[in-house]
Amino acid sequence: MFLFSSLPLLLLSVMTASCSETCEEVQKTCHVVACGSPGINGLPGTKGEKGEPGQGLRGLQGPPGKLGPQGPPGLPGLQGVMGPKGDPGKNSDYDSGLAASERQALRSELDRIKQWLIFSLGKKVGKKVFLTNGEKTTFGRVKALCAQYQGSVATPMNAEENAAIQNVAKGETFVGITDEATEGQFVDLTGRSVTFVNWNNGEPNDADNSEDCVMLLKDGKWNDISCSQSFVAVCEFPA
Ligand SMILES: [Ca+2]
Ligand SMILES: [Ca+2]
Repeated sequence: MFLFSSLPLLLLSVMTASCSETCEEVQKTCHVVACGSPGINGLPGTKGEKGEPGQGLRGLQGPPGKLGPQGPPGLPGLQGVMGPKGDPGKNSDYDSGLAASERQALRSELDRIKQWLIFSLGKKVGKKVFLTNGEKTTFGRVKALCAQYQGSVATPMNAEENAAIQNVAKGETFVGITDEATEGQFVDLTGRSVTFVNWNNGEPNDADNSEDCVMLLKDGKWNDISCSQSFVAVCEFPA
């Protein structure tokens, strides 16, 4: 009974022991020698992703580019803080008696020269001095000439000034009066209407519709005349 029931187990043990030795030999042999025929090469794989930038040497820096156009001016800056109070100034009049006396001498010398100038060349009436350089020129040039010397075109405000201009000019001369702005309305060069007039008979007549300046005739009477004509330049200066 015992032998009958144990026989299958005994057979299984014998088969297992026999098979394990044989299979190990087969496995050992297959690790060293190829057991099958070589396979066929596989298909190429898909392209990989782009790699990171390389770490090669960088090129040399190029020369600076052209200067760009000038930009718009900037906004004005903030007002600076007030500086410290300065030292008291020095009055040259009090620095020395010599400087003050020199200043007085210079002032006196200038006054004498002015008197000689008026005596020889001009006329002084009230607070005006009339002078001429004898040049005969157009009204526009007379204006520019007088302005160049910080004066203005001689403009008679009364009979005495009219006579002084006549005397200085020693001929026909322009006066600083026009009706260029409004025909028939004569004003001085500051735009004020004239209150003193000395028109010759029949004047102003605006002959040929082209007479907008005023000239002093040799006898001191006035005539309206073209500004492009040329007469003696007489200027007036503060006395
Ligand atoms: Ca006129
Ligand atoms: Ca006229």
